[in-house]
Amino acid sequence: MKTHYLNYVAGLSLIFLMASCGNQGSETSQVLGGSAAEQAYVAPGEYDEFYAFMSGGYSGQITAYGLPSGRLLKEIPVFSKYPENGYGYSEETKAMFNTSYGEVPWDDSHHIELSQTDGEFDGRWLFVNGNNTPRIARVDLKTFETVEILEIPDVAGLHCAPFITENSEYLVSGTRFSVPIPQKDVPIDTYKKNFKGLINYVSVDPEHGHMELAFQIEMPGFNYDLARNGKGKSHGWSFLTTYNSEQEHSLLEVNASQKDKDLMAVINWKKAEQYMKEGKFTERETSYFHNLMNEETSIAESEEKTLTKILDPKECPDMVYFIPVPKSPHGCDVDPTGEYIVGNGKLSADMSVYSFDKIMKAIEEKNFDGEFDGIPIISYEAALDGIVKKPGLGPLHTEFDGRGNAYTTFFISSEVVKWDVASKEILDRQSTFYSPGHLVIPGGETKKPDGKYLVAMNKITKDRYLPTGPELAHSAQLFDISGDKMKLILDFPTKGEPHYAQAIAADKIQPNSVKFYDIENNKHPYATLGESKTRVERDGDEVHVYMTAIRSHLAPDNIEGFKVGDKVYFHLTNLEQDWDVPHGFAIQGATNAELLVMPGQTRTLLWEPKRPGVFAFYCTDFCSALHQEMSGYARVSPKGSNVPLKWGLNEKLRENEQAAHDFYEKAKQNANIGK
Ligand code: K7E
Ligand code: CUA
Repeated sequence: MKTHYLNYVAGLSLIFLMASCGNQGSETSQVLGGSAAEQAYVAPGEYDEFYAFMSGGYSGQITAYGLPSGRLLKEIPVFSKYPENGYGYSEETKAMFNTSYGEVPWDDSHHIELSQTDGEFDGRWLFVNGNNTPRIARVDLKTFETVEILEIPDVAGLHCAPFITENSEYLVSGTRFSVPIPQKDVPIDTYKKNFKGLINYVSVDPEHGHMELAFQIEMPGFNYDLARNGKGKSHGWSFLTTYNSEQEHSLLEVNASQKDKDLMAVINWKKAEQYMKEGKFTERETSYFHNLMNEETSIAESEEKTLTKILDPKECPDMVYFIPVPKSPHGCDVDPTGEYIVGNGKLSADMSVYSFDKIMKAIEEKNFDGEFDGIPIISYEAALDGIVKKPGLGPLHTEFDGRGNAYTTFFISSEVVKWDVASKEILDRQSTFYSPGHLVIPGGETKKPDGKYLVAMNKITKDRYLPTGPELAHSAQLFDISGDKMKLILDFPTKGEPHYAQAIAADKIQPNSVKFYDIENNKHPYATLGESKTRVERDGDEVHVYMTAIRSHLAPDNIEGFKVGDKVYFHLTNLEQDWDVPHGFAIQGATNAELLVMPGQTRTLLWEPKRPGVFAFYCTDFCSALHQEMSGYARVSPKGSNVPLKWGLNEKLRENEQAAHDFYEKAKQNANIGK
């Protein structure tokens, strides 16, 4: 392995040397010199032109970067709990993690899909898949917060997800691992008989973005890998690559690559809609969870669903087809015109490009090469538009620049290759460092790509950055693709394992970004809308603290009368109505996390005091010059003690209006020192 890698690096340097000999070093100096740095340079105080949203892979989260600078703007927690702001730990967000398996605090997120209107990104929502416990999440791009998570029933490994249609009608997904449906205890070697696949259509409410499982299509037991939906002329169709049409269940690396061709599923979802209307579905009992953030209360609510609607291709003619795709395909990408569909065989020397018109013609003329489980297989030759000959090794994913060019990543030969979609001619190739997975061009999967930059997301970083022990950050590489030749202009480390990303012009998001939550609209049942309403209430061994935060104090700040064994709920309302003034809350002995509460918002932390004593709590966000003073004490007495509940900020302030007024004026002055 090591020698192999060294040879490989040596090979790369050789290519570099040759390149610099061949053209007097102009290419290399362009790559390494000042002009590249200038192109990616965004001066202090200036904004980036694009937001790039990267999936986190095994981190389960999403990160937002600015392009071209590569600056990390935010990590958005989605499928994994996030003690940094209390997501998944606060009482309000816990329900986001509910599934039919109980609370699942982690997932593996691969594919980002931005919402679209008429085949273009509209900047409203962002969807991402959870691979391991099959789920799809929605992030609201006004707040950059996860507001909805929908579990998908009876599938395993929701890798092939959540691919969006051109008006965000549906999010299409397929099962990565076929399993017995419904689940049952059967020997694994009955795979061919008992294991099935499902392709799922989740509808998206056009006004609120709410997701609903509309229907599932029962499919042969293959591995469904990736998908894209048609656009323009091919709108109404979905294309999904599959592997393991051999239907093997062991040593897939060999056994699932026996056949020369696998199959791409082609689905007419408009037809499926029609069958749904005609009632041609069967209902099956199942269990899956739908978790939604209630916009009024800002509390996540869970609902268990118990029925799913299934369409069977055998009962629904003209809805599902297959097309042969060369050996072990991965990506499946549709060009901006909707005419060309690229199916990459990872183990094939060439890349096949299919024509939508030809597919339609083949269907019309019934130009089929047999069938699989009653699903017609369209003749490969009839559907094929052309072949990209020997483009590289291990093609994975393709995006488009809107000028008739396609860009494909090659995992094995570590490069991005630019080719002409119509003529299939190879136009340029540039090395990446190293093995790229997906690549992204802003809008590169839409009808209107913004073909200025390309980011390759590389799996293997090795020697690109200072070493950080055995685990290295994955790297992203930014190319300028505005000219004939791609030009590498920036390397930047990423978080988790970004599989895919989508990038969108900043002006589609920036004007709608929420600066704070309007406190007038705070309908949280435990909100405290003003300091005069702060209080502590006991109900058996449950204690509710109605607490507020404003620069620079928490109210109440001294509380007595807690007892060992109590369940104490700190409901903290941030009273600020100003941008960028979150307050935090942490208390010693809490076994969960902190809270980070946005202006106008209420968040709740459960604290279960374990021993008598006096415990400090404090604001965790350096919010003002007197942030260090923003703290208080909680006194805990032994179980059964009769220390009465007592709380205060400063007793005098509650009794004397003038004193209170003077205090707040003084506090405001102090807080603004240094701000
Ligand atoms: Cu190629 Cu999960 Cu889209 Cu990784 S996937 S690279
Ligand atoms: Cu509030 Cu520090």
